[in-house]
Amino acid sequence: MANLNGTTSDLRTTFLGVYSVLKSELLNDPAFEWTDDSRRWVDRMLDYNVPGGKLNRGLSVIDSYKLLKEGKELTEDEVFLASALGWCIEWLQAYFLVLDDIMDNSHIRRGQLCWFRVPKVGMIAANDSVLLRNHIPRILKKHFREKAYYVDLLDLFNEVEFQTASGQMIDLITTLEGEKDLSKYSLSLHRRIVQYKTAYYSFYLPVACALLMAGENLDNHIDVKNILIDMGIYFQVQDDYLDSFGEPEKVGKIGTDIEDFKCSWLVVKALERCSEEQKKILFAHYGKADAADVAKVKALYHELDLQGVFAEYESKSYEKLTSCIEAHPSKAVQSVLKSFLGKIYKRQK
Ligand code: DMA
Ligand code: MG
Ligand code: MG
Ligand code: MG
Repeated sequence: MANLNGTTSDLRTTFLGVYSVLKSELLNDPAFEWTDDSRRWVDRMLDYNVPGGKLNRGLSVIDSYKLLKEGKELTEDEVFLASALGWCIEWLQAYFLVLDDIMDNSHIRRGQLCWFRVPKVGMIAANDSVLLRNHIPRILKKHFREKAYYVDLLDLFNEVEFQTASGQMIDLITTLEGEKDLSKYSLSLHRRIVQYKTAYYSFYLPVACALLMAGENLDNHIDVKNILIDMGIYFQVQDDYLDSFGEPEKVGKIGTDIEDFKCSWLVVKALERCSEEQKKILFAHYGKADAADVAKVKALYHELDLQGVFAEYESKSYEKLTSCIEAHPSKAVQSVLKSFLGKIYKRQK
């Protein structure tokens, strides 16, 4: 593990090196009587689902910790620990995504088949996601048991998991067959869904991990948390936008929000802006699996210039977030938040 404080690409290499260490520890976990078959299964399942994303959340723990240390060189041990926490977030994400793709009936994730669609995987994916979830406390126990912040770390992961699952629950029950009613969709419902399903685990969690490692008490950083939640909401609006307007080759997935009758930012904006005639089209075609129905909805999105509406939302959000960040008293915290925002502004994937 050379050059632990090096450039971004070195950092990614170092980070991936830590993945190999954690994986091999899990594959040699003495709490289970491994066979070749079982070890091969978990090995393949982890490689398929954990490291293949953008790794933004995971890498952000290291970035944030560095910034909190105000540029001081990190020790090898610190880089390892921050990476391990970063991987715990990537594991949490993998656990949620395996289930999310089953529930959303998706086909492609990260440029490959969703795990449950891989031949011979099917619903074994459900148990795999339970395993992914169970790996997190095992990683934490092995590497953080002696730390003063161990209990806070466990509590943090538990709270954030609860928040995410609760967000997923609201996201899913709004789409229930027989209760499909577009008139209940509003910006405030959308905000509630995305705050819980995305913002806590994607934005608050990485920074909270770095703060705990730096010896901070999370109760003293509610203002940071609020900014990160707003950033997370902006991030999920981008996700909703890319579901219809993104290029699948870049995003690595094929949208299902229209078919799934999701309370997406796009449908909320369409409802806000449409005429009575257009509203009829939306009510008739939203939430249908047929490609012709989906095409009608997408044509309406174009007619309503949702691309323009989104571009405006995007620059307004950037301005608002930037001014909130600049109002924060700590320069170190400001740079953590700015670095986060810089990574997602105008993202295409
Ligand atoms: C996903 O929301 C949220 C979690 C917690 C995985 P989504 O279904 O919009 O995500 P994606 O577009 O990646 O399927
Ligand atoms: Mg999904
Ligand atoms: Mg979903
Ligand atoms: Mg989505």
